[in-house]
Amino acid sequence: MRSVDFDLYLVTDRNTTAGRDLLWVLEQALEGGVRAVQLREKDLSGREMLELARAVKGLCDRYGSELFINDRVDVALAADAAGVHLAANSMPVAVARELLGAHRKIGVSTHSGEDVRAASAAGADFVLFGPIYPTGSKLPFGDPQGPAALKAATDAAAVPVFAIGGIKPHHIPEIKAHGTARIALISAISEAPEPRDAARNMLAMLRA
Ligand code: TZP
Repeated sequence: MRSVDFDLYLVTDRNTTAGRDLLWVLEQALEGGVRAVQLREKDLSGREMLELARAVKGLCDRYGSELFINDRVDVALAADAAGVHLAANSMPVAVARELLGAHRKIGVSTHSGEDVRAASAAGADFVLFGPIYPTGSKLPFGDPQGPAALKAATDAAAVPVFAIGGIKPHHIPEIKAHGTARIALISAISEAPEPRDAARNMLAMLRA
C-alpha cells in the first residue's frame, strides 16, 4: 500500500542551485527521471512553505513524481503531498502517522543503526542514513559515517535505506557494494551544470 518505488530521492535547497531558480532545477531533474523530491527549505514560514510546496507539487504531478515535505505534516497535508520527511527533532513517527493517515508515506533521517531500528519499528516507510561522505552542511557535526556504517545500517533495517551525504556519481559503485542501491542527495544534481543529465546518469548507475 505504501511502496517505496524510487531509488533516487532529490532533496531541495534553493540556496544550492548554482544561482538558478529552484523550480527550473527541479524540472530538469524530473526530466532526467527523478521520481521523488523532498522539499527541505527550513528557513521558510508555513505560508511560504505551502506556496512553494503547491508549486512543486504541480511540477511533480506532471512527471509522476512523489513529493515529500520536510518536517511539516501540516504543509504535507495542505499540499496533498505523498508524505513527510522527519528529522531527529521532528515530531515522533507515530504522531505523524496518526495525523497523516494510512496512505501517506513517512521517511526518517537516521544517523546510527539504533536510529534505523527505532524508525522502522515506529512505522517509517524508509530511512535516510548518513552522512556517508563529507558534505559542507554536516562538517560541523564531525566525521562522516563512511560506507562500512552504511552496510551495518542496511543489515539492521527492515525498511529501504537511502544513503545520503556528499554522494557524487563516482561513489555509486561503493554504495551499491555496501547494502543499498538507493541514494538521496542535494548538490550532485542541484549544482550540476546540467541537472537533467546528472539525474539521468546517476539513475543509470544505480540500476546498472
Ligand atoms: N542529511 C544528511 S547529509 C545531508 C542531509 C540533508 C546533505 C546532503 O547534501 P549533499 O549535497 O548531497 O551532500
